[in-house]
Amino acid sequence: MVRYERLLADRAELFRASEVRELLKLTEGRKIISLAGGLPDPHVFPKEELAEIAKEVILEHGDKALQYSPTAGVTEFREELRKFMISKGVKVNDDDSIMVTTGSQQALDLLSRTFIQKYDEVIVELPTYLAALNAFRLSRPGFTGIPIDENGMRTDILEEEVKRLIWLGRKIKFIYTIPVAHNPSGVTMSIDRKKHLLEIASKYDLVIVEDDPYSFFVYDENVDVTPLKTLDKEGRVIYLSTFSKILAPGLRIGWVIGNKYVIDVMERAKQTADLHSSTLTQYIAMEAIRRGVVNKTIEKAKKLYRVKRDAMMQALEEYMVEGAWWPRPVGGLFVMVFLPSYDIDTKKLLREALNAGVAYVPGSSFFANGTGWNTMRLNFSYPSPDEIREGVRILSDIIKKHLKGKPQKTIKPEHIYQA
Ligand code: PMP
Ligand code: G9A
Repeated sequence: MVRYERLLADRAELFRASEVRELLKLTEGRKIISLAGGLPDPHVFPKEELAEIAKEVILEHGDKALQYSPTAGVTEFREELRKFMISKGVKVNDDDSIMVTTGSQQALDLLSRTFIQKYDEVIVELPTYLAALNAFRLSRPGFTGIPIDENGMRTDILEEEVKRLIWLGRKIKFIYTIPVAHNPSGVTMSIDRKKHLLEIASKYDLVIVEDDPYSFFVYDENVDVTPLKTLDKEGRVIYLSTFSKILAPGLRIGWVIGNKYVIDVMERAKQTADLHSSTLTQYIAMEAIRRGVVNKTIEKAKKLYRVKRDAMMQALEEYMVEGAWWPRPVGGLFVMVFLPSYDIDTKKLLREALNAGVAYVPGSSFFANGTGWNTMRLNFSYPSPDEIREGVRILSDIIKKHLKGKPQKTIKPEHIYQA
């Protein structure tokens, strides 16, 4: 047997398995209520329309659609994306460029490789998207976590942390944020916080990475979802989004918009990864935008996910232990529950929950500072309303058993930050 471990590069030690991916493996083919992975409800996939489009694209445009294509993406598709973005209120500047990526996960990986080197500092929300942390981690930065509350990132704390990092002589490469319907916490940044964030970025000459898969799914009225990209007047925002939730994740199509200079460098980084994203699925996504299939899918998903969000809120109100805290998500696919005890470790509870037929994602992988073991992320887009109710009931019973009826104090992200 070859001992491959002696041949591995140091960086291979940093390849961390995503908790979400591991849970998908564990739950696949089992009768388990999954409140884990952020999977779209398959009822939302426009199967008939996509079948028709795929057939036409292959038969009528196959010479191009089945061929290699430019690294930055099929030119016509990039133009379609530009118009789509503008129709959604995302400002695309004259000196911006759009590059198609293999899911927005690839954009996160390219940002990591393009910007970060060892000992650089990356500022993230506390908590933040675990697969972004895993992608950035490969370049060995330090992370500074900024707690969130119901109004998104605590920008007052951000400014203090930025000052501290500058005083320490650290090089801040970017601030990574998911402003709308945050993954994992479900919160949305208020317009005042967005403005404050941009002010801080301007004052300290910092770049912001705005990851936006979810602003298409806001269920409540009067929520301001103006992107940072649109508010930004100085070209400081690099914007990412994806077709994963608005059409189908299996297509693996995302995109990144930013200053041409940056996108050019990222394009060269992409060449070594995959030459280009699938030409075929770019053609399919382009036709889906043109024929209104994407907008129709968004509307259908919004209706369905609103009902599921409400079912999740009701179930939590009814069953969850006293003292637990969860911010109400105005959109998106997730809610994060903060359990009222530091003695509880949701990673340890997971085995029991799986045996009882429910999966969730333990919260600690979303916390860059290794905390958050009293938190859990619950997805409500994939399970049915009945499964949501049943899943939350089962989970709550397990949690109650572990808390043994002791009175508990609410723990919020700001407490975790201070801990
Ligand atoms: N960023 C965030 C915040 C996400 O929640 C996800 C998963 N939907 C991604 C990036 C990556 O998604 P994808 O690669 O499927 O576009
Ligand atoms: O669960 C999420 O946050 C999105 C899905 C990711 C995955 O399938 O790995």
